[in-house]
Amino acid sequence: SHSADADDDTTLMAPTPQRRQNDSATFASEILEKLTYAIGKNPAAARRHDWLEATTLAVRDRIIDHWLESNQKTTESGEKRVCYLSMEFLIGRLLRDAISNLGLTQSVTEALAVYDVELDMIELLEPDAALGNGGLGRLAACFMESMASTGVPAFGYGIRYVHGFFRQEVVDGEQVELPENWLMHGNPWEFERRENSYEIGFGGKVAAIDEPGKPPRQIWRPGERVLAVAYDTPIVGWRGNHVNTLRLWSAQSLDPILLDAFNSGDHIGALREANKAEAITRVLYPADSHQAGQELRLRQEYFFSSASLQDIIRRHLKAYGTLHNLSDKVAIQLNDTHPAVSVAELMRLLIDVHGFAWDEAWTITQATFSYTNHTLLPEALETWPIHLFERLLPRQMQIIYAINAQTIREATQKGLDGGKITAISLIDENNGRRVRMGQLAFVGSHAINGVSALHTELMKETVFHSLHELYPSRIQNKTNGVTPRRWLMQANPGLTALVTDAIGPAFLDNVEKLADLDALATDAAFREKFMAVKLENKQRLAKVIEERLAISVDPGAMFDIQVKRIHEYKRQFLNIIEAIALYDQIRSHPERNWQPRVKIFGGKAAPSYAQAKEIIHLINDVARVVNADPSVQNLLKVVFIPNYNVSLAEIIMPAADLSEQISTAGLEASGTGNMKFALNGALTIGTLDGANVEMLEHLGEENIYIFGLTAAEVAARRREAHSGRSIIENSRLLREALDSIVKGVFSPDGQERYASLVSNLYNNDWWMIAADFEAYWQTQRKLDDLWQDTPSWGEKAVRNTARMSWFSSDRSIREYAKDIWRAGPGAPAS
Ligand code: AZC
Repeated sequence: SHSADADDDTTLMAPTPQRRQNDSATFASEILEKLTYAIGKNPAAARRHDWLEATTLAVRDRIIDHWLESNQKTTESGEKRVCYLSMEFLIGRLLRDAISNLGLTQSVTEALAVYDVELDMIELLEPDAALGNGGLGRLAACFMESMASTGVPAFGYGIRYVHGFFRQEVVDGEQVELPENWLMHGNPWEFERRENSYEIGFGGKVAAIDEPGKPPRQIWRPGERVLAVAYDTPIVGWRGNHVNTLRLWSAQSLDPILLDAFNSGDHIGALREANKAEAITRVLYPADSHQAGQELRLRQEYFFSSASLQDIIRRHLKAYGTLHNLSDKVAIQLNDTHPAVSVAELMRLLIDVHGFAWDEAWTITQATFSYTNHTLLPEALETWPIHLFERLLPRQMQIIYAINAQTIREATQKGLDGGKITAISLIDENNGRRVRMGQLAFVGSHAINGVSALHTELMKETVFHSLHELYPSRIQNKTNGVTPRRWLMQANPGLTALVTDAIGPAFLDNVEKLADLDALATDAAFREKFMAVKLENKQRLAKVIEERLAISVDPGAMFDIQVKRIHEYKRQFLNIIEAIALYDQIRSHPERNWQPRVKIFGGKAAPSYAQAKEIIHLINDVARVVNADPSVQNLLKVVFIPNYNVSLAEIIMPAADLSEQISTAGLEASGTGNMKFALNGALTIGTLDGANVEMLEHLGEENIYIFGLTAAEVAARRREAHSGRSIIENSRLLREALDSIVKGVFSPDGQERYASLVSNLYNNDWWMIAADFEAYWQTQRKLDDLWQDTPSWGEKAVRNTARMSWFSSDRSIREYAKDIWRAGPGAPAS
């Protein structure tokens, strides 16, 4: 009784997908049909949301045709599949992406026009799927799109959070967090797959079973169980050639209601179990770059890891009847350590459930897993207290001890000494005994990668120093990338049209062709058109700023933008201090040739991160004072755009003249916003950090503005117990800027507000803000000079777009496919 579904495991032929016509008349009638029969309205009664839903459903039908085909092809060919396990997928909206990748933009636009509906208007009603925090989650979304576009058969596995990343408002200059509710109007992209549900256990006991004639076994009898239910979203690649599945798990109770309790009058208690189960997938933790640490977080991690592995195993057994060849058919990528418990869970499933001996289970596990590290920040490295781990996952804890013993044996045999053994150990003995998830992910994987060349080298030198010595061939680099479909073609249709006109459409399929633009960088007519597109994009952003904040900014001014999570290491503080110094200088020396700038900020602070919230407050305080001061006229404006998210990024990236990538060197693993800005023709001011280093190599040093201490210099100063005091005392600009903050120039209602933020610079300057200030200031002034020289600025802007193609996530994915997964087009037959 198998009809073809969009899962892969059907062995029957899918019905030949309908080859629908893609003209606007066909679309117009299909949209009308959806409106009538799926939504139950006629055009006269339809609201804009109804049109959005009808359009989405009509477009979705096209995707389903390709989806069924893709799955059937992969199943029949027995190709290896990639399973990308990620706690976060920061997707944003999907309608424009789908329409554009299917080449339907014109037909759909015209079809809707028949009903007097504008696609540009209704697409804004689609909620932003914000199932992630920042770079790590957005990378997973770019990778999903690129795997579909490059034809790598893949499943994304994650969590279907009911509430995604919080909505940020700014009230009296301060961040306020509000719940996000993306599922409020339902989600037309997803398919609930009740048939793909798995039981996930927690707690309970492990029993040893000794049956005569059989080796002794361990059996886990969990104390609680919840159900993981799959929700699938198709992810369509460029030109619709391949469609993959994003499978997100939702937690449900096995007993939706305790009827006995209900009937005896305990109406709340009757729902307690259901509430507890559903809590697992209720909200995304908003902590970026520091570990959450609560029990619910560990439950989330295990929940989605176990569900994904059970699903992978079920599919594999159905196709092959054995798990011996699992690693030939499946590559599982662990996106950071959030799914690292998978290493222990796969061992448990292989040994306890499927009867494998330890050694073979271990071979399969290592051959199947690989792990990506996204940060070296110590506060972000996940560790779990042993007692918590043991209580929640007793059998997995036993397995971790056994893996640890085996690893330490190996290290000892290779002659590693005590200190190195301590560093390798999966158990941290120094902080009240904790399980180290990074070590677990590392030893359970055949490949470990960093996300930029610099970050990968630092991984070898720092967190994984001893593990790297033990397994010297395991760490490799895979520099991040961004999808050019969303971040150039969809976000910047003006530039896409101009480039198509100038060098032809080949770059749409092969982004490396963008290099042909390089020759046009010295062509004055082309440059002018390029900058005219930039101006239009700036006008679009200026309109958003005017509408949301009632601040009017001049699109002719330099748009100097820093958008990303707010974190001390990303140094929004350095940027705003520079703005203050500039404000002082403009007022003291009005006769100088200042260039008009709009400093734009956006980004969310983790709700519990006090310093980050103070920085947001300071930016807003400075904005209020500067923007109201007639003495700076239009030379300086400061803007904080609330609720930075994927959809806003699509407006912001194309509108930047200058991109701020100014992290303390050695701390930004890669960055991906840096790539989006430069691809859209912004110049970068940045440190030698993360992927900035490789951008410098590709762009050439005349096309990027690098300043400040290197990673090695930062590390050296930190060893020397550097402080900012003498630097500040010797820099009049910096001292005066800090004095004005402390004196309450920007916070007349709260004199003490920023005292500790500033005194940290004097006493310690951990993030090298004082140390890098002067170099940053000088580089900004060079950019002022360049801004006056319109042809030179334009030439560099064009060269940025022309030379960024290597930073496409298609390139990243091809490298993972070849070096780590051995999957995808061109992979050896398995
Ligand atoms: C980020 C890194 O901070 C950023 O530099 C990188 O570009 C991105 O991952 C993608 O690799 N890290 C995170 O978002 N979060 C954590 C926990 O590292």
